Amino acid sequence: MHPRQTRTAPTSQASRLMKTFTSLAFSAAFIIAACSGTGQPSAAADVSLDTSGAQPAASLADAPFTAQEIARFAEPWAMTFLPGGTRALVTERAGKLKLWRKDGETLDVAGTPPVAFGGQGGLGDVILAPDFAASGTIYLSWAEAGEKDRFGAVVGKAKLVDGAAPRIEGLEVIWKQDPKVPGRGHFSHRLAFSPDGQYLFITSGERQKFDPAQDMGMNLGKIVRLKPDGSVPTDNPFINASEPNGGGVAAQIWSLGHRNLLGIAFDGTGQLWQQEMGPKGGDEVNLVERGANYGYPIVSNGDHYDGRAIPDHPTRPEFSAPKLWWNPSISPAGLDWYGADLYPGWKNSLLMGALSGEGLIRMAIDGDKLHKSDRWDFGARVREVEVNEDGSVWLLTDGKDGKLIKLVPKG
Ligand SMILES: [Ca+2]
Ligand SMILES: [Ca+2]
Repeated sequence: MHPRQTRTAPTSQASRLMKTFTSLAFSAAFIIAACSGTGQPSAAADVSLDTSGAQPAASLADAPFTAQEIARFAEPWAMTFLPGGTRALVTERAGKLKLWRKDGETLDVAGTPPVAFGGQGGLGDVILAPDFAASGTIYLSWAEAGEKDRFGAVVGKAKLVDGAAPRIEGLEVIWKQDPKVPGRGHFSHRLAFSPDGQYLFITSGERQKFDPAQDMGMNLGKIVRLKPDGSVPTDNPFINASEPNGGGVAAQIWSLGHRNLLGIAFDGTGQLWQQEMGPKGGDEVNLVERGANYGYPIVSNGDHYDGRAIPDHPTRPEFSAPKLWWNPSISPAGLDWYGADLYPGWKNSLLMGALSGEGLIRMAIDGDKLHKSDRWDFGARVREVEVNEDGSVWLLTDGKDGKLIKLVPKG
């Protein structure tokens, strides 16, 4: 057990859950009791899921694009285009930051930090600061080794110095997962700025430790909201140290009850969306709301990979339910909002890669709802989705021979 004080998980109506759960130990006992394998439904478990999680894949032959290979990278994880759209920064998980150029060879960017490469860890996300054009500032995330074989994600900012031998300088770590824990899974560490450029959102996975997602003494299994310099905004939901779940590391937290969040993106109306790799049959896309609790590991539409059941979302309506979920699992990776016109009917959609699902998923946005609009079979694990300035969609496929792919509109 982690030695710090374990505090009760709030929902968006914090007091309601406070009354429901008086301690994390109680919630753990609830899970065990609910999963004792008797097949007896719990008192609240007679509410069934209202839709199937399945989404069959269609052939690329039916897609409104052709997939054009542009370049190859070694275990690419994330990318972002530079202004103008003819160059892009690409992270490789072993620790290299690459500068891809449409009109030249790909360059190494010097000055990157040492990363803990192994398991799911390594160099992670890369995004541009909202003032990149003036400041050259970029943000990176990576897995860092700590003492006693413990690991945690960190986020840093640095200045990209352009030129024939590009480098980053002045790297400053502005955030860390707290605490570092053993194991090399579920770092998450995806990054997004709010459309007004005022707030940096960081996804922080629960490190395959389950209960931290409900523990307000840790920033694991949460979405964190910071100012661009890493300081905590005074209007965060759990800022108040005089409240039971406020202050300390909780002041960083925007939402909780998450598992492994591998994509986060704002849409054209400023709504924040997030996807997370759930347990077996429980991959989710959520609309992220201030202070909301998304329920993991207390509820999920999936079940643990070791076979233990997890009560489904409808049994516990006080937790925010996913807008969409997938069973069988598709293993989501990357998320971007599409607001252009290059592909018919795609305007105002979310685009998401799939690892085990080996493809690209499009979800049309309908107010605060989503539709499973398209799923195309790429026959390859898709790790990252990025929309370029001209409205073209680009993908990174996973693995040692990962490909940068441009979706060229048909006709
Ligand atoms: Ca990206
Ligand atoms: Ca379940």
